[in-house]
Amino acid sequence: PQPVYLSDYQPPAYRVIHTELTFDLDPAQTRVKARLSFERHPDVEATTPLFLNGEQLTLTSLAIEGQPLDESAYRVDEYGLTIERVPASFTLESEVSIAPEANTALEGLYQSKGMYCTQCEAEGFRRITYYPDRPDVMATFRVTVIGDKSREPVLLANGNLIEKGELEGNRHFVTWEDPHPKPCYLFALVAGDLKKIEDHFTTMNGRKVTLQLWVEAENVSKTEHAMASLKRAMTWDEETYGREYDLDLFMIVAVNDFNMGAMENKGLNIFNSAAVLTHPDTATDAAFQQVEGIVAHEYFHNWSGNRVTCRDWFQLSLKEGFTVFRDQCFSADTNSAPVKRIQDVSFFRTAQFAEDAGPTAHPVRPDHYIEITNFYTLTVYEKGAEIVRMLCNLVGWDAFRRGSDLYFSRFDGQAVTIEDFVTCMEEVSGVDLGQFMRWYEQAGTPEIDAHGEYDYAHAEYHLTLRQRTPATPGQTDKEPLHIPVRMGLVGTKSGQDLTLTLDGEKQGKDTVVHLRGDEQTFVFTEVAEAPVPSLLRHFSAPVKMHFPYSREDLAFLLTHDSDGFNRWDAGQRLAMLALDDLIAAHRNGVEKVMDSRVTDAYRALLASPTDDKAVLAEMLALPTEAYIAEQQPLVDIDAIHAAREFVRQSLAMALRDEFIAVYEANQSNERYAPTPEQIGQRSLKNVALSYLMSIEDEQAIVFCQTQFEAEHNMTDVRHALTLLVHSDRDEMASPALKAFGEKWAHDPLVMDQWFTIQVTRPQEDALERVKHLMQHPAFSLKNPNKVRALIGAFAQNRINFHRLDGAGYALLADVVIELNRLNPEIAARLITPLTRWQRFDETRQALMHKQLERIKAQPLSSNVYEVVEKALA
Ligand code: DPP
Ligand code: ZN
Repeated sequence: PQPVYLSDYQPPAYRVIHTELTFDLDPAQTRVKARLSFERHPDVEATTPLFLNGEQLTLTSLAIEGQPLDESAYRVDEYGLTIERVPASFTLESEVSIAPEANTALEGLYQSKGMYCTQCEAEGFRRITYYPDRPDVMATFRVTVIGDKSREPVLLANGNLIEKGELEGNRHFVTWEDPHPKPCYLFALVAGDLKKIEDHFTTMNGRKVTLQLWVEAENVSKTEHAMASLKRAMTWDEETYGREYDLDLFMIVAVNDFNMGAMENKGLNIFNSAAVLTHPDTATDAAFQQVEGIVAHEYFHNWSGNRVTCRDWFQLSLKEGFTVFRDQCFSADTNSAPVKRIQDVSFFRTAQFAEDAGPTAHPVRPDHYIEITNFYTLTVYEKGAEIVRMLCNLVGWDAFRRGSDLYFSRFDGQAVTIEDFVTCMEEVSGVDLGQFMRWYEQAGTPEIDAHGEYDYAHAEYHLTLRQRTPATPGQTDKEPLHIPVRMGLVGTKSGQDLTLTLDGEKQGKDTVVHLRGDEQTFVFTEVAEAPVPSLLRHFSAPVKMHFPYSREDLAFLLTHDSDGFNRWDAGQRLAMLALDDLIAAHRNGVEKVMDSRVTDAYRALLASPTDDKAVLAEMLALPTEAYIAEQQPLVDIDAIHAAREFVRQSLAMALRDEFIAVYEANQSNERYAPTPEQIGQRSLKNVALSYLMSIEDEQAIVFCQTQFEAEHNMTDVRHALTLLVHSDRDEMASPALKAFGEKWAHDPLVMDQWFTIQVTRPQEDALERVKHLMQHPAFSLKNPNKVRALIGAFAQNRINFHRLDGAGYALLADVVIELNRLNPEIAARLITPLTRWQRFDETRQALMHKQLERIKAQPLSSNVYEVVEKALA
């Protein structure tokens, strides 16, 4: 497979102005008729051939201006159709046939539990019909869907329903029209036996919009939260960005088999059922919050993505980075803002940092790719969102909003680039963003080595920041970035933020210093007392900040920092210092001793009054094994696990009474609601329970049993079940697991959780359980959610996936090899943990390498090929 380069971009020679499609649905042989109005670009020579993408299509007829084309006039190969000579403007008619039932890749038109649905982003439309499948070709669409009246009573496509009727042979049709020009990746079609839940929304200018959620009959009771989230998102986008919905109808459909979380097709969003269905009995708090965020994300794409789209797929972060930033702000406004930031950053620093440090590291705007589906990454999405967040902070919210207005009005209906977006921000703010653009071009996580000195005699504090970005594949030399470091100085006597004076100018108690060079020293004057610096507040830039904090400094910040995010971070840093010692002790075979300063800090946390229980729960949670691993030069799987367990158990023993008190104080019989208050209360209670269960405290076991049996809500039930299954109390875990599995056998989303709980247990039998569960009737390799819940989850079970006999790696490779044939996109994603082989000890390196080689020896899809090839480079 050959890479595509950003530098090779050429505007389309022929554009489609209007697209008419007719689908005659059939599982084995769906006929797709296309009638496309083309126009040649005025600068393009008349001899330029017309190329249309098309894969896995059977062409049955082809005509231009009503004249069938002679076979010598065109060429078909595995990538598409070329017609040598075409007029400057013409109508092309084609008919192809496709087989939705055989489509296990879940790209293009496929069947999910008998229902038809589509996924066209990024390049799925070429599996539906011959078409210039690129985002810079935007056309209006008129789509007729013909289906069986009994099997497919519901026939949906983008836009507004304009006609429907009966046909012979128990068939019927519906015609849809989308007046907004769109690229074909936003095309969608759904057909099946679905039930609808309907609501309404009146926009800020009085447009009455019908909102519909389409689900299978058994899921009707799981739609309330998604509908409420949608309405909140619509209001938020009006109030925050001035963006109004632009059609009379907005539809969301839930499907079981889906590669991604959801898809923002114009007027007809298609969702993975896991990203839309919730019910207190079946979904956890985390799932409720995720659904809210994804519903909002896809809705926000209507402007940031659909009305203004990407010129080419290298610009993917233009829509994704901006839209993730928008959904993060929405969730922060709707829930606990500090917790949202803590959770996002915590995930980011674990998973995106790992990606940016591995062999698949790439810039937020990549400059080449083989398979674009491999670039729907944490870097493009989450680091892209961090860049937009920095932009927003650099120019200030008011200017950012004006820049966003300018962007949407200037480029409405167009396919544009990241420069177009940044230029709008520059124009409205006057801020020079030239150097800032490097954030889009340079891969790798920048690291800042900071050090500070307090000069008593002159009452000055000198802060020196030095930046470096490590080499990444294909990018050895890095230029300095423009890094905004938000910070404060906390007085060690007063425990208060000091008023800052920088270069003679008063800054307030919190300021942003701009690191632009390799190294800069910032001199703060009139610093009346020795301070501890609080750096990178709110995670103001996606970097690693190193500062030689002592444990006393960190304990001090943990209590006194005015920035909630940095208070949490101080706790994480403090725990990390203790963990580092314990990891070393484990490796050296020395007895482990708990650092009493950490215990004291946690005791103080538990004793301090708090109005945000969710924040406290986050503060009490130890860094995950994955995060700890990210901080180590070489990952020692066993030492990390042992050290972390030791800290957990030491804290549980030392603070047993406190944890029990917290648990009891946060019991509630309130009716379940996914409110920030209730969620905070449940998280706090459950964190306490986790600590207690780490020592298998008898009282805690009773709490767990009772909580499981009470069946108040899935958050509590799942947590209790997980703790039981992850403990050594099999005599209690087994019956609970069995009862749960039987009770929910009919519900695929709950069964996903049942799988995950079992394969993430730390006991040695986890791998055997995976193999066993792969034979379970509820499991299927063809369903991406099942693959993620069982195989993906097992690969996160660090001590078991990284077993020293290599059986975990071999299992993953077996699945990748099989999935490579069925669903290359999911197969390629699943390899990720193996690609990080260089981070481990020699034995594990060799074992992982061997599995990568084994995969590489197979006939591979371009998706899997690209990932494996990078991993072995
Ligand atoms: N559906 C995916 C998302 O919304 C890809 N656009 O991010
Ligand atoms: Zn998106």
